[in-house]
Amino acid sequence: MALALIWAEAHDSVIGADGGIPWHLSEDMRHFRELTAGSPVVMGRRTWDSLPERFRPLPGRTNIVVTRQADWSAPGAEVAHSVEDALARAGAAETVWVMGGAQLYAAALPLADRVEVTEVDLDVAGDTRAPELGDGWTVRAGEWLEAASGLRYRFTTYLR
Ligand code: NAP
Ligand code: VY7
Repeated sequence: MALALIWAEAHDSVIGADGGIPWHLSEDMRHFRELTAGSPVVMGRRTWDSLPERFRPLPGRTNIVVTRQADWSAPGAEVAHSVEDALARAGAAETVWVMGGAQLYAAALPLADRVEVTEVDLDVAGDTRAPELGDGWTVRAGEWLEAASGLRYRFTTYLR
């Protein structure tokens, strides 16, 4: 099993603000959906809460939500109480995707062999940041692209 992390970040590693993502980039949502299609996704309880109800659970994927609350449950969510527990629930999947937020990325990064980052060329205030990856990664940065909205972004892959 490969463990992959996936996020989109603006300048200064901002990934979240006020419980949501402080920009709208359909091209990134499509990228996220295509990469995670058919695979289990693991997320922190706050990221589950951040999804609009009509998208919970994310369709076509086993949704595993990590919480410390012994009595937490939600329709369509499989509950786990640690990253290791989440991976055990994911079973024999080829790739398991950790889709946020910052707390889950920090907990899963030591176990990850792949990180897919969408870099968004945007200065925006936030309260949640992506972790620093540190050394030892092979980096493949895509070309800068321009969204229909005018926002510039690129897809960067880190492998180790
Ligand atoms: P989070 O990581 O989504 O969830 C945190 C919660 O997960 C904790 O409160 C706890 O749940 C549970 N948890 C965390 N570590 C745990 C552990 N080791 N064992 C058991 N449970 C654990 O929250 P966050 O860091 O605040 O991130 C949320 C923000 O990130 C939002 O703004 C969201 O929109 C944003 N986000 C951005 C992206 C992006 O790509 N830009 C992607 C995802 C999320 P309980 O409190 O229930 O115990
Ligand atoms: C999370 C949503 C949030 C708000 C509204 C709709 C990268 C992203 C994430 C997480 C972007 C989200 C959605 C988008 C995905 C759709 C369902 C609706 C689907 C991440 N690179 N980008 N994120 N949805 N972890 N990594 O937008 O979701 O996949 O079916």
